[in-house]
Amino acid sequence: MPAKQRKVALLGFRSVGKSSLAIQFVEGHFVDNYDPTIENTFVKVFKLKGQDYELRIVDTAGQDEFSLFPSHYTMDIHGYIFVYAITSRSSFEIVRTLYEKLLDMSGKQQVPAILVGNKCDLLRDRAVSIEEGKQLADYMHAAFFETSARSRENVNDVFNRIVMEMDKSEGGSQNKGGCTIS
Ligand SMILES: Nc1nc2c(ncn2[C@@H]2O[C@H](COP(=O)(O)OP(=O)(O)O)[C@@H](O)[C@H]2O)c(=O)[nH]1
Ligand SMILES: [Mg+2]
Repeated sequence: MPAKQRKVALLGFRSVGKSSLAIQFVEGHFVDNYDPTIENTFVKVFKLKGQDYELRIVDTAGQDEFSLFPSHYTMDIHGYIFVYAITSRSSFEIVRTLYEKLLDMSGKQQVPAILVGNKCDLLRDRAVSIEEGKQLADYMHAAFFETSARSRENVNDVFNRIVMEMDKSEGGSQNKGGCTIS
């Protein structure tokens, strides 16, 4: 079976750990000072449940509540990972705004998405509770994970899950003989 090509974007406030998550997943190490202004695409080929995937990860330079949502984020992207830091209230609060902007731009009611509360190794500085994270994820129809790009906790799970979600949504829009399969 050929590798399935998938593309996911990492969205969220600056400094929440988007690049660190991408690099930890793709290269297996933690970087402490990655240039925050770079927008980069990482590629990883891996196997999940017997299927090969070639996953492109668009690591955006970050957004805030005033950002105009670049329209290219809605084209050619199959799923989204929204990242905040559990140590930053403001990074959590802008996720909802970003999510709503994305739906507006894409004209969809739902997109394959995951909500990630990163930096869960910094428990003493926690500013967002797990409960609040779960509530926002429910609102977004998204799975919820707390991660640490530093300790690698749950990092693989996030990317594996978004791949599964993208597959599900692809199946949902499939048409066979006029009947939609979901
Ligand atoms: N303690 C801790 N620091 C992190 C974690 N993820 C990222 N950082 C640090 O947070 C800062 C911003 O990370 P970066 O990946 O550049 O954030 P981005 O702007 O969202 O891409 C850097 O100093 C990282 O080393 C994490 O899970 N735990
Ligand atoms: Mg970055």
